[in-house]
Amino acid sequence: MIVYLGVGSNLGNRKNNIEEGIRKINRLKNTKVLKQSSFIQTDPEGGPGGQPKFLNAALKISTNLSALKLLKRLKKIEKELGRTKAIRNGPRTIDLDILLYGDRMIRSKELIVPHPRMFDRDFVIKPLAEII
Ligand code: PH2
Ligand code: MG
Ligand code: MG
Repeated sequence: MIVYLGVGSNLGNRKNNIEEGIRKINRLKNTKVLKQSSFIQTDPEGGPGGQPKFLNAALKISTNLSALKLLKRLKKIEKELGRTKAIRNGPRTIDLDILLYGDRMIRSKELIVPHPRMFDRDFVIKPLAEII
């Protein structure tokens, strides 16, 4: 399956966080990062005021993992990279979002794909447009 991910970080060493995230995704079973967009710096949208700017990027990966398995693995990587507080749209060391999972439409309690807000967000669409 070809999957597109959105990546963002606005805490700590943002570039390192994203690069370490990419390495960890590459180590997932039957999963390879095929393409990586450039990193763009973006103003935070939503969430509490005064949070640092984001680095954002998009990834094209291939995987045999189901969408839900992949979601679980990505959450685990987020945790390993120090993501803690669950403030909605709040600052985070890393955010790994499934944007597109092949051409599937998924609407479950855990996951909605395509990502419901991707088309409103330049910080998602710009890097995605670079690699898709
Ligand atoms: N992620 C959010 C909310 N706001 N703003 C920017 N610039 N970049 C993000 O990755 C981002 C955001 C929720 O995940
Ligand atoms: Mg997100
Ligand atoms: Mg997320």
